[in-house]
Amino acid sequence: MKVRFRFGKSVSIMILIVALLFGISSASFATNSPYTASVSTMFNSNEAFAKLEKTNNNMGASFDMHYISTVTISGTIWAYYIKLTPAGKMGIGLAKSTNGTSWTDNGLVLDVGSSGQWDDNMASFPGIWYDSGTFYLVYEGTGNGSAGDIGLATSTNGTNFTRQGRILTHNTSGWETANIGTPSLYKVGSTWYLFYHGYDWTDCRVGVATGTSLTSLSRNGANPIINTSSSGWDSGTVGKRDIIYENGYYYMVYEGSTDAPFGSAKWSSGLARSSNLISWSKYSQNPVLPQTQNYYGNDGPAFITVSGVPYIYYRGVVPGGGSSDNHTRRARIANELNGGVTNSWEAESLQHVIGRSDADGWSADTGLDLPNYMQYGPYTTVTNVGENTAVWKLMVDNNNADNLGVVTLEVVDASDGGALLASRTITRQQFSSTWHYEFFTVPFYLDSWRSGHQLEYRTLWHQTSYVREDKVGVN
Ligand SMILES: [Ca+2]
Ligand SMILES: [Ca+2]
Repeated sequence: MKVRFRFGKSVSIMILIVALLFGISSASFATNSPYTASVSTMFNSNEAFAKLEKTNNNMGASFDMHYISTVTISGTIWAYYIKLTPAGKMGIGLAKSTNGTSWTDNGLVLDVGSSGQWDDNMASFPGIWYDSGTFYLVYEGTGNGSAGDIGLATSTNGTNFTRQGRILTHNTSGWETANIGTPSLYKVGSTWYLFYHGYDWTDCRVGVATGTSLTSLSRNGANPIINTSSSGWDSGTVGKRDIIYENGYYYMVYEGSTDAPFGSAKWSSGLARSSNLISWSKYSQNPVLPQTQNYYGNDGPAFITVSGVPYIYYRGVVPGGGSSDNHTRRARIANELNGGVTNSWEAESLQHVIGRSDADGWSADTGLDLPNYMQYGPYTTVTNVGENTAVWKLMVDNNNADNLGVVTLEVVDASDGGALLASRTITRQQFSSTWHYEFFTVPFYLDSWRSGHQLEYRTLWHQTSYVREDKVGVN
């Protein structure tokens, strides 16, 4: 079914008058930024996107800082991370920063358990919480009699931790039959939420256990509360996560992977939202970071707000590398007025097979055009090797008539016979509202041998909806 809702300017003005008469906010008719760049505006209305930071992209490399879990106390960020012990086991280290980019290593703060203990082989994958002068550090342990369970250590200074024992042991059947781990903490009032992954020899999924005491937790009956997808970027893993609260919702950033074997899967991170910490909905534009090229990386994500600017921190990978070199990178929650994109092109100034100039952009109309490229080009040769994110700024006139694909956004190497590097089809209901510009991203990876090639960011239009494009960019 083709839907045609193409209002002329006079009709739009009439609607605006009617809206004003009925007391509807005229803000909903805004067609342009400025928008607030926050996790909630990104998730709820596509008014922001994850902009990969190209500087400060090797944080903590000298001491292998990765997989961080953080608390910010009086302006200092305390980042607990996976650190090798003197014996070459996986323990937990601590690094600190006051600006979010320069990190000072404080060394190992949790070694593996003493010989014979349940965590004598590994005590790592930290999850930190700070409350009323106490640091609560949960971790994944393996060792004598444990294939993967969750322990707790506490501290009053954040450096010297006292083990409190194993607080959750994996089940011997079901979704967590192989092991549990990668724990994280959240606390609302007096109730603790211990999130963790469960592995069943096939997929990793997320569950939660709650209680008023961390040493007496009850598993939620709905576990696993976040499942893997049947296919796609998080079909093998829904794993390590971090949670923030904004305006009535909890937002989670979590790592995901394609199906096992995990060492050669594609890894990335995405978002989910919940009103109660139990029932979660995934973001329609997941993953928000580029997928790796069949190795670990872009995983272990954490939210950190630095001087009011929200970021997603994550494990970085070397462009073109075959494995992670264990450092930390970050992506800013950005939009045009908050971080912007490195390069952008006005849609009306690029090439087109169909459509026409329309206000501040270029549009295609179901009654006037046939399916084809409403925008192609710009044949740019300055794209960074490695990970990038292309960003389109688009609007539709109707966002609920159906949920058909309205456009397919394509990253194309024109110097390689038009090879498609990445693409994403945007459906009508992915738009949060009408006559409202929203950002849609296509994360992609540029191999070093493609350096200097002419790249295109194309908009393939499907004749299912009026679509207007303001611009396309890349960062
Ligand atoms: Ca699977
Ligand atoms: Ca424009």
